[in-house]
Amino acid sequence: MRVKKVQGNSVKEAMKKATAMYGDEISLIETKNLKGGIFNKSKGWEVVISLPEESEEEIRSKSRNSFQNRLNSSYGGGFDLRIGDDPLEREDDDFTERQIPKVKQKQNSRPSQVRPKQKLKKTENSNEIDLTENAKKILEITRQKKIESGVSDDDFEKRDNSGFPVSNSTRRRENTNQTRNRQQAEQKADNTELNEIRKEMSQLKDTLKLIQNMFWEEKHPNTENKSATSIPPEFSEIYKIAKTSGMNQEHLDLIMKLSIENMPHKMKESSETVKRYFKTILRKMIPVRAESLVQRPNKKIIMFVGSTGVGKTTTIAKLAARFTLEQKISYKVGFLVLDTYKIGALEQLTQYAKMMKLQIDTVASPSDFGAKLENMLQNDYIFIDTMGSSPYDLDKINMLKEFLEQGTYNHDIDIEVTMVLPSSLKYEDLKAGYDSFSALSIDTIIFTKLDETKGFGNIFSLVHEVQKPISYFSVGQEVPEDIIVAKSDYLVNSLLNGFKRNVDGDR
Ligand SMILES: Nc1nc2c(ncn2[C@@H]2O[C@H](COP(=O)(O)OP(=O)(O)OP(=O)(O)O)[C@@H](O)[C@H]2O)c(=O)[nH]1
Ligand SMILES: [Mg+2]
Repeated sequence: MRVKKVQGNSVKEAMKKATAMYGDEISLIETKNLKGGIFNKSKGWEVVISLPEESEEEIRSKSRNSFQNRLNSSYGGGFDLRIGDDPLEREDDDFTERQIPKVKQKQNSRPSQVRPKQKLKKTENSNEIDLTENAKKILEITRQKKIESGVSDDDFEKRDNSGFPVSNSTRRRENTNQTRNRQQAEQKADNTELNEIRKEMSQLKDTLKLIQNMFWEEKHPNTENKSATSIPPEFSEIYKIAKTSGMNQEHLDLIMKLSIENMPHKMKESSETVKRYFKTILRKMIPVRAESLVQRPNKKIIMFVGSTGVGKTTTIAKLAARFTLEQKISYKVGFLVLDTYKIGALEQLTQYAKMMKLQIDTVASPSDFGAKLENMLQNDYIFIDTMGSSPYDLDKINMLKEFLEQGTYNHDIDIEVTMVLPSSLKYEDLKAGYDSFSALSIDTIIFTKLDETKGFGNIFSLVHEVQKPISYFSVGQEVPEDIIVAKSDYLVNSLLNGFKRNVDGDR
Protein backbone atom coordinates (compact mmCIF):
# COMPACT_ATOMS: atom_id res chain seq x y z
CA MET A 1 0.00 0.00 0.00
CA ARG A 2 1.32 3.45 -0.89
CA VAL A 3 0.52 6.23 1.51
CA LYS A 4 0.47 9.96 0.73
CA LYS A 5 -0.22 13.09 2.74
CA VAL A 6 -2.10 16.02 1.30
CA GLN A 7 -3.01 19.27 3.06
CA GLY A 8 -5.85 21.72 2.68
CA ASN A 9 -7.95 24.25 4.56
CA SER A 10 -10.50 21.57 5.35
CA VAL A 11 -10.60 17.80 5.10
CA LYS A 12 -12.88 18.14 2.12
CA GLU A 13 -10.48 20.45 0.33
CA ALA A 14 -7.52 18.18 1.08
CA MET A 15 -9.47 15.20 -0.25
CA LYS A 16 -10.35 17.10 -3.42
CA LYS A 17 -6.67 17.87 -3.94
CA ALA A 18 -5.75 14.26 -3.29
CA THR A 19 -8.36 13.04 -5.77
CA ALA A 20 -7.05 15.48 -8.35
CA MET A 21 -3.48 14.31 -7.72
CA TYR A 22 -3.96 10.57 -7.36
CA GLY A 23 -7.31 9.75 -8.89
CA ASP A 24 -10.62 8.49 -7.59
CA GLU A 25 -9.48 5.19 -6.18
CA ILE A 26 -7.70 6.60 -3.18
CA SER A 27 -8.83 5.65 0.33
CA LEU A 28 -8.78 7.92 3.35
CA ILE A 29 -6.70 6.53 6.23
CA GLU A 30 -6.71 9.37 8.69
CA THR A 31 -7.19 13.10 9.10
CA LYS A 32 -5.17 15.47 11.21
CA ASN A 33 -6.03 18.95 12.42
CA LEU A 34 -2.86 21.00 11.97
CA LYS A 35 -2.88 23.17 15.08
CA GLY A 36 -0.27 25.61 16.23
CA GLY A 37 0.54 29.15 17.22
CA ILE A 38 -0.10 30.95 20.51
CA PHE A 39 -3.80 30.09 20.61
CA ASN A 40 -3.26 26.65 19.18
CA LYS A 41 -5.57 27.56 16.32
CA SER A 42 -6.22 25.24 13.41
CA LYS A 43 -3.93 25.93 10.46
CA GLY A 44 -5.71 23.49 8.21
CA TRP A 45 -6.09 19.77 7.77
CA GLU A 46 -3.90 16.98 6.54
CA VAL A 47 -5.34 13.82 5.08
CA VAL A 48 -3.38 10.60 4.90
CA ILE A 49 -4.55 8.54 1.95
CA SER A 50 -3.63 5.23 0.41
CA LEU A 51 -3.20 4.80 -3.31
CA PRO A 52 -4.57 1.76 -5.15
CA GLU A 53 -2.48 -1.40 -5.05
CA GLU A 54 -0.62 -0.48 -8.26
CA SER A 55 2.33 1.78 -7.81
CA GLU A 56 2.74 4.88 -9.92
CA GLU A 57 5.32 3.03 -11.96
CA GLU A 58 2.88 0.15 -12.52
CA ILE A 59 0.22 2.55 -13.66
CA ARG A 60 2.68 4.15 -16.06
CA SER A 61 3.90 0.80 -17.28
CA LYS A 62 0.36 -0.52 -17.62
CA SER A 63 -0.49 2.53 -19.60
CA ARG A 64 2.56 2.02 -21.83
CA ASN A 65 1.89 -1.68 -22.28
CA SER A 66 -1.73 -1.23 -23.07
CA PHE A 67 -0.93 1.46 -25.55
CA GLN A 68 1.80 -0.67 -26.98
CA ASN A 69 -0.38 -3.81 -27.14
CA ARG A 70 -3.01 -2.00 -29.06
CA LEU A 71 -0.48 -0.67 -31.47
CA ASN A 72 1.01 -4.11 -31.77
CA SER A 73 -2.30 -5.81 -32.35
CA SER A 74 -3.29 -3.19 -34.89
CA TYR A 75 0.02 -3.13 -36.74
CA GLY A 76 1.48 -6.52 -36.12
CA GLY A 77 3.68 -5.67 -33.12
CA GLY A 78 7.28 -4.49 -33.06
CA PHE A 79 6.90 -1.23 -31.12
CA ASP A 80 8.69 -0.32 -27.95
CA LEU A 81 7.40 2.89 -26.45
CA ARG A 82 9.41 4.10 -23.50
CA ILE A 83 9.74 7.84 -23.51
CA GLY A 84 7.27 10.64 -23.63
CA ASP A 85 4.19 8.46 -23.64
CA ASP A 86 3.37 8.62 -19.97
CA PRO A 87 -0.32 9.44 -19.44
CA LEU A 88 0.44 10.55 -15.89
CA GLU A 89 2.67 13.30 -17.19
CA ARG A 90 0.21 14.84 -19.59
CA GLU A 91 -1.62 18.03 -18.71
CA ASP A 92 -4.95 17.27 -20.33
CA ASP A 93 -7.02 14.28 -21.30
CA ASP A 94 -6.42 14.53 -25.02
CA PHE A 95 -4.06 11.61 -25.09
CA THR A 96 -4.75 9.86 -28.40
CA GLU A 97 -4.23 12.82 -30.64
CA ARG A 98 -1.12 14.17 -28.90
CA GLN A 99 0.76 10.98 -28.22
CA ILE A 100 0.92 9.37 -31.57
CA PRO A 101 2.60 12.21 -33.45
CA LYS A 102 4.93 12.45 -30.49
CA VAL A 103 5.93 8.82 -30.98
CA LYS A 104 6.85 9.51 -34.51
CA GLN A 105 8.76 12.62 -33.59
CA LYS A 106 10.77 10.63 -31.06
CA GLN A 107 11.26 7.89 -33.54
CA ASN A 108 12.88 10.43 -35.78
CA SER A 109 15.03 12.15 -33.23
CA ARG A 110 15.88 9.20 -31.00
CA PRO A 111 15.55 6.08 -33.11
CA SER A 112 17.11 3.83 -30.51
CA GLN A 113 14.20 4.43 -28.14
CA VAL A 114 11.31 3.85 -30.51
CA ARG A 115 12.40 1.08 -32.73
CA PRO A 116 10.64 -1.60 -34.71
CA LYS A 117 11.30 -5.05 -33.23
CA GLN A 118 10.12 -6.94 -36.22
CA LYS A 119 9.13 -6.10 -39.67
CA LEU A 120 6.02 -4.04 -39.77
CA LYS A 121 3.14 -4.38 -42.17
CA LYS A 122 3.82 -1.94 -44.89
CA THR A 123 1.37 0.47 -46.37
CA GLU A 124 0.60 0.09 -50.05
CA ASN A 125 2.51 3.19 -51.04
CA SER A 126 5.28 3.21 -48.57
CA ASN A 127 7.91 0.92 -47.09
CA GLU A 128 7.75 2.89 -43.84
CA ILE A 129 4.77 2.71 -41.50
CA ASP A 130 3.12 6.12 -41.18
CA LEU A 131 1.98 6.33 -37.58
CA THR A 132 0.41 9.74 -37.98
CA GLU A 133 -1.76 8.47 -40.74
CA ASN A 134 -2.77 5.38 -38.79
CA ALA A 135 -3.47 7.37 -35.69
CA LYS A 136 -5.76 9.59 -37.69
CA LYS A 137 -7.55 6.50 -38.95
CA ILE A 138 -8.02 5.18 -35.45
CA LEU A 139 -9.35 8.51 -34.38
CA GLU A 140 -11.69 8.60 -37.31
CA ILE A 141 -13.05 5.13 -36.54
CA THR A 142 -13.60 5.94 -32.91
CA ARG A 143 -15.29 9.23 -33.76
CA GLN A 144 -17.57 7.33 -36.10
CA LYS A 145 -18.43 4.89 -33.33
CA LYS A 146 -19.15 7.75 -31.03
CA ILE A 147 -21.68 9.19 -33.46
CA GLU A 148 -23.28 5.77 -34.01
CA SER A 149 -23.71 5.02 -30.33
CA GLY A 150 -24.85 8.56 -29.44
CA VAL A 151 -22.32 8.93 -26.66
CA SER A 152 -21.61 12.49 -25.59
CA ASP A 153 -18.20 14.05 -26.05
CA ASP A 154 -17.51 14.17 -22.37
CA ASP A 155 -18.45 10.55 -21.97
CA PHE A 156 -16.56 9.41 -24.93
CA GLU A 157 -13.34 11.10 -24.07
CA LYS A 158 -12.98 9.05 -20.91
CA ARG A 159 -9.97 6.74 -21.09
CA ASP A 160 -8.93 3.56 -19.35
CA ASN A 161 -5.60 3.40 -17.49
CA SER A 162 -3.77 3.06 -20.75
CA GLY A 163 -5.31 6.24 -22.02
CA PHE A 164 -7.65 4.56 -24.46
CA PRO A 165 -11.38 5.01 -24.53
CA VAL A 166 -13.25 2.27 -22.68
CA SER A 167 -16.46 0.47 -23.55
CA ASN A 168 -19.75 1.78 -22.23
CA SER A 169 -20.37 -1.10 -19.82
CA THR A 170 -16.77 -1.05 -18.55
CA ARG A 171 -16.95 2.69 -18.17
CA ARG A 172 -20.23 2.47 -16.34
CA ARG A 173 -18.81 -0.20 -14.00
CA GLU A 174 -15.66 1.82 -13.45
CA ASN A 175 -17.68 4.96 -12.96
CA THR A 176 -19.84 3.21 -10.40
CA ASN A 177 -16.77 1.86 -8.59
CA GLN A 178 -15.02 5.18 -8.68
CA THR A 179 -18.12 7.03 -7.56
CA ARG A 180 -18.59 4.54 -4.73
CA ASN A 181 -14.95 4.83 -3.67
CA ARG A 182 -15.08 8.59 -3.83
CA GLN A 183 -18.36 8.68 -1.93
CA GLN A 184 -16.95 6.35 0.71
CA ALA A 185 -13.81 8.46 1.08
CA GLU A 186 -15.87 11.63 1.24
CA GLN A 187 -18.29 10.04 3.70
CA LYS A 188 -15.38 8.98 5.91
CA ALA A 189 -13.90 12.47 5.71
CA ASP A 190 -17.27 14.03 6.48
CA ASN A 191 -17.76 11.72 9.48
CA THR A 192 -14.36 12.55 10.90
CA GLU A 193 -14.98 16.23 10.42
CA LEU A 194 -18.42 15.88 11.98
CA ASN A 195 -16.99 14.10 15.01
CA GLU A 196 -14.40 16.84 15.47
CA ILE A 197 -17.13 19.45 15.19
CA ARG A 198 -19.29 17.56 17.69
CA LYS A 199 -16.40 17.41 20.15
CA GLU A 200 -15.71 21.11 19.79
CA MET A 201 -19.43 21.88 20.10
CA SER A 202 -19.61 19.88 23.31
CA GLN A 203 -16.64 21.80 24.72
CA LEU A 204 -18.25 25.06 23.65
CA LYS A 205 -21.52 23.99 25.27
CA ASP A 206 -19.72 23.34 28.54
CA THR A 207 -18.06 26.74 28.43
CA LEU A 208 -21.39 28.35 27.63
CA LYS A 209 -22.99 26.55 30.55
CA LEU A 210 -20.26 27.88 32.81
CA ILE A 211 -20.89 31.43 31.62
CA GLN A 212 -24.65 31.01 32.06
CA ASN A 213 -24.17 29.58 35.49
CA MET A 214 -21.84 32.40 36.46
CA PHE A 215 -24.63 34.84 35.56
CA TRP A 216 -26.99 32.70 37.52
CA GLU A 217 -24.69 32.93 40.53
CA GLU A 218 -24.58 36.70 40.10
CA LYS A 219 -28.35 36.76 40.36
CA HIS A 220 -28.10 35.02 43.70
CA PRO A 221 -25.74 37.26 45.65
CA ASN A 222 -27.03 35.88 48.94
CA THR A 223 -25.20 32.65 48.35
CA GLU A 224 -22.77 32.56 51.22
CA ASN A 225 -20.63 29.84 49.81
CA LYS A 226 -18.86 31.03 46.67
CA SER A 227 -17.47 27.63 45.76
CA ALA A 228 -19.67 27.63 42.66
CA THR A 229 -17.50 30.17 40.88
CA SER A 230 -14.43 27.97 41.30
CA ILE A 231 -15.93 24.82 39.88
CA PRO A 232 -14.71 23.57 36.51
CA PRO A 233 -17.02 24.26 33.53
CA GLU A 234 -17.95 20.60 33.15
CA PHE A 235 -19.38 20.62 36.67
CA SER A 236 -21.33 23.86 36.39
CA GLU A 237 -24.46 22.34 34.85
CA ILE A 238 -24.77 19.65 37.49
CA TYR A 239 -24.06 22.20 40.20
CA LYS A 240 -26.86 24.41 38.99
CA ILE A 241 -29.36 21.54 38.71
CA ALA A 242 -28.51 20.28 42.18
CA LYS A 243 -28.69 23.72 43.67
CA THR A 244 -32.06 24.61 42.16
CA SER A 245 -33.39 21.19 43.22
CA GLY A 246 -33.65 22.39 46.80
CA MET A 247 -30.69 20.42 48.05
CA ASN A 248 -29.14 21.67 51.24
CA GLN A 249 -26.10 23.86 50.47
CA GLU A 250 -23.78 21.96 52.80
CA HIS A 251 -24.71 18.65 51.18
CA LEU A 252 -24.24 20.13 47.75
CA ASP A 253 -20.79 21.52 48.59
CA LEU A 254 -19.76 18.19 50.04
CA ILE A 255 -20.91 16.22 47.00
CA MET A 256 -19.25 18.67 44.62
CA LYS A 257 -16.02 18.47 46.55
CA LEU A 258 -16.12 14.67 46.59
CA SER A 259 -16.93 14.53 42.89
CA ILE A 260 -14.21 16.96 41.82
CA GLU A 261 -11.58 15.29 44.00
CA ASN A 262 -12.39 11.65 43.33
CA MET A 263 -13.70 11.59 39.82
CA PRO A 264 -11.36 9.76 37.43
CA HIS A 265 -9.56 12.29 35.24
CA LYS A 266 -11.00 10.84 32.04
CA MET A 267 -14.55 11.40 33.24
CA LYS A 268 -14.00 15.11 33.85
CA GLU A 269 -13.81 15.79 30.12
CA SER A 270 -17.47 16.47 29.46
CA SER A 271 -20.55 17.50 31.39
CA GLU A 272 -22.23 14.23 30.33
CA THR A 273 -19.66 12.01 32.06
CA VAL A 274 -19.62 14.36 35.05
CA LYS A 275 -23.39 13.98 35.26
CA ARG A 276 -23.07 10.18 35.19
CA TYR A 277 -20.49 10.18 37.99
CA PHE A 278 -22.49 12.67 40.03
CA LYS A 279 -25.57 10.47 39.60
CA THR A 280 -23.68 7.46 40.95
CA ILE A 281 -22.54 9.39 44.01
CA LEU A 282 -26.07 10.66 44.69
CA ARG A 283 -27.49 7.17 44.29
CA LYS A 284 -25.08 5.79 46.83
CA MET A 285 -26.01 8.50 49.30
CA ILE A 286 -29.75 7.77 49.29
CA PRO A 287 -30.88 5.06 51.73
CA VAL A 288 -33.88 3.07 50.49
CA ARG A 289 -35.60 0.02 51.90
CA ALA A 290 -36.53 -2.75 49.50
CA GLU A 291 -40.04 -4.05 49.88
CA SER A 292 -40.06 -7.34 51.76
CA LEU A 293 -43.32 -9.19 51.86
CA VAL A 294 -44.34 -10.75 55.09
CA GLN A 295 -43.66 -14.48 55.50
CA ARG A 296 -46.65 -16.20 57.02
CA PRO A 297 -47.28 -16.78 59.89
CA ASN A 298 -45.38 -13.58 60.65
CA LYS A 299 -47.28 -10.31 60.82
CA LYS A 300 -46.41 -6.75 60.09
CA ILE A 301 -47.90 -3.82 61.99
CA ILE A 302 -47.18 -0.37 60.56
CA MET A 303 -48.23 2.94 62.08
CA PHE A 304 -48.40 5.91 59.68
CA VAL A 305 -47.62 9.27 61.25
CA GLY A 306 -47.21 12.78 59.93
CA SER A 307 -48.73 16.22 59.68
CA THR A 308 -52.30 16.96 58.64
CA GLY A 309 -53.18 16.30 55.02
CA VAL A 310 -49.84 14.83 53.96
CA GLY A 311 -51.50 11.72 52.49
CA LYS A 312 -51.39 9.12 55.29
CA THR A 313 -54.89 7.69 54.73
CA THR A 314 -54.59 7.68 50.93
CA THR A 315 -51.21 5.91 51.15
CA ILE A 316 -52.64 3.28 53.51
CA ALA A 317 -55.44 2.57 51.02
CA LYS A 318 -52.93 2.24 48.17
CA LEU A 319 -50.73 -0.17 50.10
CA ALA A 320 -53.70 -2.26 51.23
CA ALA A 321 -54.70 -2.70 47.61
CA ARG A 322 -51.12 -3.54 46.70
CA PHE A 323 -50.92 -6.37 49.27
CA THR A 324 -54.42 -7.79 48.87
CA LEU A 325 -54.85 -7.49 45.11
CA GLU A 326 -51.46 -7.27 43.42
CA GLN A 327 -49.28 -9.97 44.99
CA LYS A 328 -49.07 -13.68 44.22
CA ILE A 329 -50.45 -14.36 47.66
CA SER A 330 -53.59 -12.42 48.50
CA TYR A 331 -52.54 -11.04 51.86
CA LYS A 332 -55.04 -10.19 54.56
CA VAL A 333 -54.93 -6.54 55.58
CA GLY A 334 -56.71 -4.87 58.49
CA PHE A 335 -57.08 -1.15 59.36
CA LEU A 336 -56.97 0.28 62.85
CA VAL A 337 -57.87 3.96 63.03
CA LEU A 338 -56.62 6.29 65.72
CA ASP A 339 -57.92 9.20 63.81
CA THR A 340 -61.20 9.64 65.59
CA TYR A 341 -60.84 13.33 66.43
CA LYS A 342 -61.56 14.53 62.95
CA ILE A 343 -65.15 14.41 61.73
CA GLY A 344 -65.36 12.17 58.72
CA ALA A 345 -61.85 10.77 59.12
CA LEU A 346 -63.09 7.26 59.74
CA GLU A 347 -65.45 7.38 56.79
CA GLN A 348 -62.60 7.79 54.31
CA LEU A 349 -60.89 4.56 55.28
CA THR A 350 -64.13 2.69 55.88
CA GLN A 351 -65.01 3.24 52.23
CA TYR A 352 -61.74 1.65 51.12
CA ALA A 353 -62.16 -1.22 53.61
CA LYS A 354 -65.62 -1.94 52.22
CA MET A 355 -64.38 -1.93 48.65
CA MET A 356 -61.57 -4.36 49.42
CA LYS A 357 -63.50 -6.33 52.04
CA LEU A 358 -61.01 -5.63 54.80
CA GLN A 359 -61.34 -5.60 58.58
CA ILE A 360 -61.47 -2.11 60.10
CA ASP A 361 -61.65 -0.95 63.70
CA THR A 362 -61.09 2.23 65.71
CA VAL A 363 -59.31 3.00 68.91
CA ALA A 364 -59.62 6.16 70.99
CA SER A 365 -57.35 5.63 73.97
CA PRO A 366 -53.88 4.17 74.39
CA SER A 367 -55.13 1.74 77.00
CA ASP A 368 -57.42 0.05 74.45
CA PHE A 369 -54.78 -0.15 71.80
CA GLY A 370 -53.10 -3.43 72.76
CA ALA A 371 -56.37 -5.33 72.96
CA LYS A 372 -57.63 -3.90 69.66
CA LEU A 373 -54.43 -4.90 67.94
CA GLU A 374 -54.61 -8.39 69.32
CA ASN A 375 -58.08 -8.64 67.90
CA MET A 376 -56.70 -7.99 64.44
CA LEU A 377 -53.84 -10.47 64.44
CA GLN A 378 -55.55 -12.79 61.95
CA ASN A 379 -54.38 -10.32 59.30
CA ASP A 380 -50.95 -10.47 57.68
CA TYR A 381 -50.68 -6.69 57.67
CA ILE A 382 -52.22 -4.24 60.12
CA PHE A 383 -52.09 -0.61 59.09
CA ILE A 384 -52.65 2.02 61.78
CA ASP A 385 -53.97 5.35 60.55
CA THR A 386 -53.36 8.28 62.89
CA MET A 387 -54.72 11.77 63.30
CA GLY A 388 -52.66 14.32 61.52
CA SER A 389 -51.00 16.81 63.77
CA SER A 390 -48.95 19.89 63.37
CA PRO A 391 -45.28 19.19 63.92
CA TYR A 392 -45.42 21.85 66.60
CA ASP A 393 -48.36 20.22 68.41
CA LEU A 394 -46.27 18.19 70.79
CA ASP A 395 -49.30 17.01 72.82
CA LYS A 396 -50.63 15.05 69.90
CA ILE A 397 -47.23 13.58 69.13
CA ASN A 398 -46.83 12.54 72.78
CA MET A 399 -50.26 10.90 72.63
CA LEU A 400 -49.06 8.81 69.67
CA LYS A 401 -46.05 7.82 71.69
CA GLU A 402 -48.32 6.54 74.42
CA PHE A 403 -50.26 4.47 71.92
CA LEU A 404 -47.05 2.91 70.73
CA GLU A 405 -45.95 2.02 74.23
CA GLN A 406 -49.31 0.39 75.01
CA GLY A 407 -49.55 -1.30 71.64
CA THR A 408 -47.03 -4.04 72.34
CA TYR A 409 -48.63 -4.88 75.64
CA ASN A 410 -50.08 -8.31 74.77
CA HIS A 411 -47.85 -9.49 71.90
CA ASP A 412 -44.24 -9.26 70.87
CA ILE A 413 -44.69 -7.94 67.33
CA ASP A 414 -42.83 -4.71 66.73
CA ILE A 415 -44.83 -1.77 65.51
CA GLU A 416 -42.98 -0.20 62.65
CA VAL A 417 -43.35 3.59 62.44
CA THR A 418 -43.49 5.14 58.97
CA MET A 419 -43.38 8.87 58.64
CA VAL A 420 -45.35 10.33 55.72
CA LEU A 421 -43.85 13.54 54.35
CA PRO A 422 -44.95 15.61 51.37
CA SER A 423 -42.09 16.21 48.95
CA SER A 424 -43.47 19.66 48.21
CA LEU A 425 -42.02 21.04 51.46
CA LYS A 426 -38.62 22.71 51.39
CA TYR A 427 -35.73 20.97 53.13
CA GLU A 428 -35.88 23.06 56.32
CA ASP A 429 -39.60 22.31 56.82
CA LEU A 430 -39.13 18.63 56.10
CA LYS A 431 -36.33 18.55 58.65
CA ALA A 432 -38.39 20.41 61.28
CA GLY A 433 -41.30 18.00 60.74
CA TYR A 434 -39.07 14.99 60.97
CA ASP A 435 -37.42 16.27 64.15
CA SER A 436 -40.78 16.73 65.86
CA PHE A 437 -41.94 13.21 65.05
CA SER A 438 -38.54 11.62 65.68
CA ALA A 439 -39.63 11.06 69.31
CA LEU A 440 -41.66 8.17 67.85
CA SER A 441 -38.51 6.33 66.66
CA ILE A 442 -39.18 6.48 62.95
CA ASP A 443 -38.18 3.41 60.92
CA THR A 444 -38.92 4.46 57.34
CA ILE A 445 -40.17 7.44 55.35
CA ILE A 446 -42.80 7.60 52.62
CA PHE A 447 -42.66 10.71 50.45
CA THR A 448 -45.97 11.76 48.91
CA LYS A 449 -47.00 14.26 46.26
CA LEU A 450 -43.94 13.79 44.07
CA ASP A 451 -46.21 14.78 41.21
CA GLU A 452 -46.58 18.23 42.75
CA THR A 453 -42.87 18.72 43.21
CA LYS A 454 -40.15 20.26 41.08
CA GLY A 455 -36.83 19.91 42.84
CA PHE A 456 -36.34 16.63 44.79
CA GLY A 457 -33.05 17.84 46.25
CA ASN A 458 -34.99 18.49 49.48
CA ILE A 459 -35.86 14.76 49.73
CA PHE A 460 -32.29 13.81 49.03
CA SER A 461 -30.99 16.13 51.71
CA LEU A 462 -33.45 14.98 54.34
CA VAL A 463 -32.77 11.24 53.98
CA HIS A 464 -29.07 11.89 53.70
CA GLU A 465 -29.20 13.95 56.88
CA VAL A 466 -31.41 11.68 59.01
CA GLN A 467 -30.22 8.42 57.46
CA LYS A 468 -33.63 6.78 57.44
CA PRO A 469 -34.56 4.70 54.42
CA ILE A 470 -37.37 5.61 52.04
CA SER A 471 -39.86 2.78 51.52
CA TYR A 472 -42.35 4.18 48.96
CA PHE A 473 -43.06 7.19 46.80
CA SER A 474 -46.62 8.37 46.34
CA VAL A 475 -46.91 9.96 42.91
CA GLY A 476 -50.53 11.05 42.63
CA GLN A 477 -54.02 10.92 44.09
CA GLU A 478 -55.21 7.77 42.38
CA VAL A 479 -55.80 4.72 44.56
CA PRO A 480 -54.32 2.16 44.13
CA GLU A 481 -51.97 2.86 41.23
CA ASP A 482 -50.10 6.01 42.27
CA ILE A 483 -47.55 4.38 44.54
CA ILE A 484 -44.11 3.00 43.70
CA VAL A 485 -41.47 1.14 45.67
CA ALA A 486 -38.67 3.57 46.50
CA LYS A 487 -35.50 3.25 44.43
CA SER A 488 -32.53 5.57 44.63
CA ASP A 489 -32.31 5.61 40.82
CA TYR A 490 -35.83 6.93 40.57
CA LEU A 491 -35.13 9.78 42.95
CA VAL A 492 -31.82 10.71 41.31
CA ASN A 493 -33.42 10.69 37.86
CA SER A 494 -36.26 12.88 39.12
CA LEU A 495 -33.73 15.20 40.70
CA LEU A 496 -31.51 15.53 37.62
CA ASN A 497 -33.96 15.07 34.77
CA GLY A 498 -37.35 15.98 36.20
CA PHE A 499 -40.28 13.94 37.48
CA LYS A 500 -41.80 11.08 35.46
CA ARG A 501 -44.73 9.25 36.99
CA ASN A 502 -44.48 6.04 34.99
CA VAL A 503 -41.24 4.20 35.23
CA ASP A 504 -41.44 0.57 34.13
CA GLY A 505 -40.75 -1.98 36.79
CA ASP A 506 -40.98 0.39 39.71
CA ARG A 507 -44.45 -0.61 40.83
N1 LIG B 1 -51.20 15.11 44.18
C1 LIG B 1 -51.17 14.23 45.16
N2 LIG B 1 -52.11 14.28 46.11
C2 LIG B 1 -52.05 13.37 47.09
C3 LIG B 1 -51.06 12.40 47.16
N3 LIG B 1 -51.28 11.65 48.27
C4 LIG B 1 -52.40 12.15 48.84
N4 LIG B 1 -52.87 13.19 48.14
C5 LIG B 1 -54.04 14.00 48.43
O1 LIG B 1 -53.82 14.74 49.62
C6 LIG B 1 -55.03 14.98 50.26
C7 LIG B 1 -54.89 14.52 51.71
O2 LIG B 1 -54.73 13.14 51.74
P1 LIG B 1 -55.06 12.28 53.01
O3 LIG B 1 -54.70 10.89 52.69
O4 LIG B 1 -56.47 12.51 53.49
O5 LIG B 1 -54.07 12.90 54.01
P2 LIG B 1 -53.93 12.58 55.56
O6 LIG B 1 -52.50 12.66 55.91
O7 LIG B 1 -54.59 11.31 55.86
O8 LIG B 1 -54.70 13.78 56.18
P3 LIG B 1 -55.22 13.88 57.69
O9 LIG B 1 -55.90 12.63 57.98
O10 LIG B 1 -56.16 15.05 57.66
O11 LIG B 1 -54.06 14.16 58.53
C8 LIG B 1 -56.06 14.19 49.50
O12 LIG B 1 -56.75 15.06 48.67
C9 LIG B 1 -55.26 13.22 48.68
O13 LIG B 1 -55.92 12.83 47.52
C10 LIG B 1 -50.06 12.39 46.14
O14 LIG B 1 -49.12 11.58 46.11
N5 LIG B 1 -50.16 13.32 45.17
MG1 LIG C 1 -56.06 10.83 57.18
